[in-house]
Amino acid sequence: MLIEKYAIQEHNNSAATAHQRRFEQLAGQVPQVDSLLQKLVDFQIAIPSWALGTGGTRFGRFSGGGEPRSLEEKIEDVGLLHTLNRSSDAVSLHIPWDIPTSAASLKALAAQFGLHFDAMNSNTFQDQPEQAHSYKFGSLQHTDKAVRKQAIEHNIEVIRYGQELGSNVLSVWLADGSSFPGQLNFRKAYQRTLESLQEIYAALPGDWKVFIEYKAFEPNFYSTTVGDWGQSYTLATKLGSKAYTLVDLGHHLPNANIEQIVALLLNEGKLGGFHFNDSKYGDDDLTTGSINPYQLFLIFNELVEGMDARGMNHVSDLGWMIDASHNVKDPLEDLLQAVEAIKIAYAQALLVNTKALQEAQEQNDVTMAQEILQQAYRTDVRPLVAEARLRAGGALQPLHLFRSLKVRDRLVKERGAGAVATGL
Ligand SMILES: [Mn+2]
Repeated sequence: MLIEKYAIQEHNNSAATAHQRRFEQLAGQVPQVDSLLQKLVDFQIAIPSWALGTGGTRFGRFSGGGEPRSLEEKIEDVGLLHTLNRSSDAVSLHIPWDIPTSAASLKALAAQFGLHFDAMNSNTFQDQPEQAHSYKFGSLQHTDKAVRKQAIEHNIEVIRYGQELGSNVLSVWLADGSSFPGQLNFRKAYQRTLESLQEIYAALPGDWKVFIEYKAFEPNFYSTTVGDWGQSYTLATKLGSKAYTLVDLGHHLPNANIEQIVALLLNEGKLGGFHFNDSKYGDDDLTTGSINPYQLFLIFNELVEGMDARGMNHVSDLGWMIDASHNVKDPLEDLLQAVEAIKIAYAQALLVNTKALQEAQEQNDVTMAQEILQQAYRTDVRPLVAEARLRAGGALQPLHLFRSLKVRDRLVKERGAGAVATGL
């Protein structure tokens, strides 16, 4: 289904007076408000194809119906989101779930919605039908060279699909590890993983990057071969200048200081991108900003400060993507909430008085440093985010419009109550 321009216009007209009042009140307090708004307009967050269906747990999955039945319908769903919020102009595909029958026609369809293809994701954490070798005991780390070769070839195949679609990033997340002490020689597993990654790296086109994602535990529960940022960083460093570390917010042990990790990776020129989500216990994959929005703000504070210090482009020098999956919300509503939360955190970070903060830090004025950060965090920036959306042609209140247009009901009618997307 399509959301017509006039529906957005009508919605914006009805919300305009209240918005204008809130925006003007805030705009007066924001220095260089137009430049900040432009940064918000430009900032885009990619949507993963697997978040468009209702996620599940290992216990069950409860589809809400109307989920995309094909890759084309996944593109249409991201198109819906982007029409509403003008902040999700890219889709991230997962192979083999999203193998295009025709890359050219898929690209054309995406272009109709103003979308392009972000990072391509390989999958060696599951066995596929008719696959010659099993990944039960790992893929790139496997003791058997034939399994490693199969996993390497799969990643190279993912690069080829990505090239056809105009992507320029391969994102590698490995489930490789061990579940019991003694199962694995850590040193050999790391070395085999490095050698496998080197073969994949050699197949990367010149203008491509590879992101190495780490995760502390799960599905293996004793060790993960790329378990933390240090392991990812050493691999990325050994691979070369096209290899970077990818930070998934849910892939840390409890209470990890993610903002510090981000600051260091950025300082070393090895931060590639993000997978946004939120968690309370582990890799909960909950809606970004739903559990710990202060942490999200602190991360963005490091990102903005670190990127500005290195003269980096906020929009294009790092990869921004959501990676969430849960089983109790409408996935499209969830994604609208996540994108909003990310933009709020970004806007708050842009509000931080960096000069004053650095002065306070130099003088060891701990109290004032905290005040400066929290002054930005406690500012309700939603009118700024809404104004940016308005200027970009989106809806003032995307979620409200999604509901009032009964988008999900219409999708269920179109696709059926039993339509279930591929995903986790
Ligand atoms: Mn991830």
